[in-house]
Amino acid sequence: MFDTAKSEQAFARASKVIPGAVNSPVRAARAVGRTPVFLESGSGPYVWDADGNRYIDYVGSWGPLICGHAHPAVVEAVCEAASRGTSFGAPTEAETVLAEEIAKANRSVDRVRLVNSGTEAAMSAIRLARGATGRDSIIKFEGCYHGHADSLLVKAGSGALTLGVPSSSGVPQALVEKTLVADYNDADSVRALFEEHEGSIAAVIVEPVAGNMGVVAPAPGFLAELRSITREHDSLLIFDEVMTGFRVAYGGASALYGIDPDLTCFGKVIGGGLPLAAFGGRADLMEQLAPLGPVYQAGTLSGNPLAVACGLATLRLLQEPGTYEHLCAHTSALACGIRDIADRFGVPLRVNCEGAMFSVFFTEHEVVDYRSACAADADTYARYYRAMLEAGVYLAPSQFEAAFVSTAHSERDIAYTLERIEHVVAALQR
Ligand code: KE4
Repeated sequence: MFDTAKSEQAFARASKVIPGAVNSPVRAARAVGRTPVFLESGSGPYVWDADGNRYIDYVGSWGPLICGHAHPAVVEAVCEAASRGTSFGAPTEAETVLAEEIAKANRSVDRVRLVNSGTEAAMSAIRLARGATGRDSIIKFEGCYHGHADSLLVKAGSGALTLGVPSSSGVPQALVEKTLVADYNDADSVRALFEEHEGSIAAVIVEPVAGNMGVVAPAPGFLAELRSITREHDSLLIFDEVMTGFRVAYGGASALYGIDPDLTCFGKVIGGGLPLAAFGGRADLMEQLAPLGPVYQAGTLSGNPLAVACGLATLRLLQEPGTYEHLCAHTSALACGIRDIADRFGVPLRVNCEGAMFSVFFTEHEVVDYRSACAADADTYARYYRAMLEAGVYLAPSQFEAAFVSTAHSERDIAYTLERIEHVVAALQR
């Protein structure tokens, strides 16, 4: 019997002091019809909950743990940094080394500013785009999520979509009006907005591979069209690679698809599990940031030595030869295995995968945009989630998220996962 009594007690206690018992809404697992398990430890591809249940983890803290939990090299780097102090509020050479590494991996990035979260990275990139162009409006895509800054909580994905609040209350209408929304994989919807708002659009921000409506790849040519439309209208192209950066390839979606944005947001993997994110891009843009230029952006703990040490250790592990071939091989083995199971049991199911991230949608249609993602059967996803959890596989508690494979997942873990999925999918049929 799958016992989560201690998690349920922890949930009841937390609910008395933390809204929804969680510090980020999507963790609440409300969309999949159960209370969340409280986790206590992780090692490699595994996590253990408060009741001692072990799970194969495909959430990986929503992407950062690409090298698995408590990797010895990462733990050693963080402990060594901590032994020299946790924060100085002054420049350190390690920050320069990390910034150099990010710039080297991303050919469109000349300068980098380190921040503490993907939200900060996207919010700051938008402010920089507005300051650099003197324009106020931005274009985002329905179902894409760029963190919870006011301007970006408009028809957003991830937890906002999961909980049915894609456009949050509390965001002033005056701001909402400056956020124009296009349809993902529909370049004509972007052209139409530029025609209607000619001269007032500072930037287009896009997840170059969407991960917050579930995984949805860019249609052939879509990113290239965004690049030419923004150039044509003297607007900026911002790639939000918080999820895809160092995840779909070492050089992110930019390298994978050969498109150079003007600005890029990073997060998750570059912090290796500690709070660290970044934004970067063309020198002429980035040097408009304070203290050099008029666009202000700041942070007490930005470039924190422990987070930088964690991120650097993670990136160094990812530079080992064959890493991405291994990650992609395991991810596609899962995707192909799941498709095969669905075919054998006649279950309408689609698997979208890109690099080391994938999503399962219970639908008979290809999932190529927000509309088709929303048409998938989220109730069946919830049943699948609950059954997989009981089978010892920890997935994202939402249809509108991605699952992540790490370098720590072994062939045995992949085989066990597929075996459990076969058992669960067969039961879904009954
Ligand atoms: P954070 O502020 O949560 O560090 O990053 C915001 C963000 C920005 N851009 C993209 C493409 C993102 O995926 C995210 C955050 N991703 C979600 C999961 N889809 C974080 C999980 C959560 O909200 O708890």
